[in-house]
Amino acid sequence: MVNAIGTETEKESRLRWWKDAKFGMFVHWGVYSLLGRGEWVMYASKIPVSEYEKLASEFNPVEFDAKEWVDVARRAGMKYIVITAKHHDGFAMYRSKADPFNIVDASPFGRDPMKELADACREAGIRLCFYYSHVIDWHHPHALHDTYNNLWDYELEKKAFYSYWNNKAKGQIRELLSEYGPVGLLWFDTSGGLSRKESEAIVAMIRELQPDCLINSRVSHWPGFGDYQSKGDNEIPMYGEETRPWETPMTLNQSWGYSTRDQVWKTADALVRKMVHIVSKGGNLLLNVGPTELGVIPEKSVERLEEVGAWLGRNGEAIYGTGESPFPYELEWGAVTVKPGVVYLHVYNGNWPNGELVLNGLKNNVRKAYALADPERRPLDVRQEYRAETDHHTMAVRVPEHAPDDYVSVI
Ligand code: FHN
Repeated sequence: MVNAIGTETEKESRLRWWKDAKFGMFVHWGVYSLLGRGEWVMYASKIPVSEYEKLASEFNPVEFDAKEWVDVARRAGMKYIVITAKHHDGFAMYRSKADPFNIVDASPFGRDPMKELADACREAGIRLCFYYSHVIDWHHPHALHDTYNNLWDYELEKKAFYSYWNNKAKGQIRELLSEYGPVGLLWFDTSGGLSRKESEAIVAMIRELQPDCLINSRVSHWPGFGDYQSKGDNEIPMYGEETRPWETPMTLNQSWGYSTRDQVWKTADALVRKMVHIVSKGGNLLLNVGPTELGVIPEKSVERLEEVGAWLGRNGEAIYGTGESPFPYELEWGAVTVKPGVVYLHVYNGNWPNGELVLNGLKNNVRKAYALADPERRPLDVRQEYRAETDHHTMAVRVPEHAPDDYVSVI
């Protein structure tokens, strides 16, 4: 996207890597992983702060291996990792001087996993990003404690909140942007009615510390904040609904944080289809894993991600760096992504209606068509018809003998 003078605006160039990346790993990992009931267990089970603090002293994820995590992301075709540096429970997963309730000072682990992850990401060329719960903090007496109300519902708008906000929240955001090298983005969650003034202040601080660090829209409920929009959890908007860059944060099963209760997992086919759908509408997919109390990504999560990675190994050309479909409506057989001079037709589950695939409304004459999954790229039979009244082409691609397992690319 370029503006009238032919150059990308500052915001567009900041977003460039993220828009091309399309696919990232979300990681919900914290002391709550010990209980295996998701990241809201402290709130849902009404665990008093004094009891929850004792959990920290049992948290010792000795099997955590940052390089293994990064390799899982790489094999999945993920280009960035967004990890919970501090979730609503207030426990920082890194060495924080702003609050001793953190993995280095309050648990027997004694290591800084964010530091290890930063090193592994840098080595692998994957961007490290941090999730930060900036307004909700169940451990701090003066932060907001639930998502069902807002700061203005409480006295929290008064001095008390600012003791949390200026010391812990701003202090930890500063630490995350100062101690771990370049940060791809900060993923804020549940802004709880943060004032416009403080929303502006936090953005200004981030821009000053790391001008290239992206900020998601959940930094503030006020309109226009953030470099891109985080849609609702697992939400995929309709075609053409979005006016700015967006992403879908998505679970692999029902929970974000590790849960032993999750039985229903999205299939690899469903995940690929959702990713294609999201990218064809111009969005990114941020797909979540919930590592265990020992610091291991669950085997089933790894399996799913490897299947998605295998599909991307064959068809990544039609995902990474593509633009959204020029046909802003649902197609019965699949979805479309584009690059200059190329239209990628994503055919879901070999769903070739009546033995051929028809696409109306193409602006150009099609020179050739082949299946990305076909290593020999054997040309497919294409019928075309030019319609003078609309100055558009209709193109029909015949079903090949070897029906491609995923794809047709039309040039
Ligand atoms: O309350 C959080 C939840 O635990 C999780 O982190 C999700 C991820 O998008 N965000 C909030 C609910 O939307």
